[in-house]
Amino acid sequence: MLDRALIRQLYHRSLTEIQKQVRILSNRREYDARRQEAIAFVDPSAEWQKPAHDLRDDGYAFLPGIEQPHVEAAVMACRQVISAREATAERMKKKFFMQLLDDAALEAYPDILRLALDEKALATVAVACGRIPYLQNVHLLASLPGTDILEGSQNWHVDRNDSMVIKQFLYVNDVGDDEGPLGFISLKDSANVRGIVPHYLTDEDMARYVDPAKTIRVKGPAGTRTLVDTGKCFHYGSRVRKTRYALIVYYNSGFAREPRERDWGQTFVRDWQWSPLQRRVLGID
Ligand SMILES: O=C(O)CCC(=O)C(=O)O
Ligand SMILES: [Fe+2]
Repeated sequence: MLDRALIRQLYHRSLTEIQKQVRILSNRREYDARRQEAIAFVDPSAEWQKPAHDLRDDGYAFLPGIEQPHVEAAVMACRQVISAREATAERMKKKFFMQLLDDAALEAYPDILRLALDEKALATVAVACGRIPYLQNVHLLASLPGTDILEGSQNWHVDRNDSMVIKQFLYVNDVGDDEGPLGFISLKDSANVRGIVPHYLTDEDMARYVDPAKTIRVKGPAGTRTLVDTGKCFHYGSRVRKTRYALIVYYNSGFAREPRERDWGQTFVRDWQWSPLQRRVLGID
């Protein structure tokens, strides 16, 4: 089992662990501050306590969907971005997925960032993780039908580049078996994947650790919204037969192995109206 590829991954993984620790140590003050500040959000009567506890204890939580005006607005905005991008989309059908959002689209359709920075979702993440998250990025992903061979994140994996990785998935179209639903297993089941495993695992690999029947496959109408601890819960997605469009909001600690992907304070985002929590999540305070 210890083949060369696995040894390389293991080496890379250990290096990643050290790099994460170094980033934390060299930003100790802010790292600790983000933990302290999360305490301010612990209000046991608040409505997001239930999803926060689900996310903390089980590794996932479902959030209110299309019936919420801000969710509907975000879905509509994503659809407009998609139709504006369709021409480009046609040309790029080589990979199994494609990222459709750029800064111009984020600026033109403010409902997308507003959903990414939905206060209740942020508070849920802050309480579950015990720290104020950082908005690493927002992607509008078109997952495209291709070959039957599974690539990359279509296989089981955990996202390893930060000590904290939480993603909010918002489906922009209805997702059934054909649209490659996100699949994952709970925190407890993920802990059963023991020992040294490769970064990507096949269904057969996973079946040795966890009963496949325990896979939670998120199917649902447009507007279906899920928070998943993708850093700790094994997951896969985009095994599509028909195109799936999903907004994927990526929160992390702000102190991942690599530098922050975005410097939101250097963009138009700086001039919008945000709450103190949202500003912290954007890293502009
Ligand atoms: O395509 C998907 O649904 C999953 C993508 C994924 O692995 C991720 O966003 O971390
Ligand atoms: Fe992932």
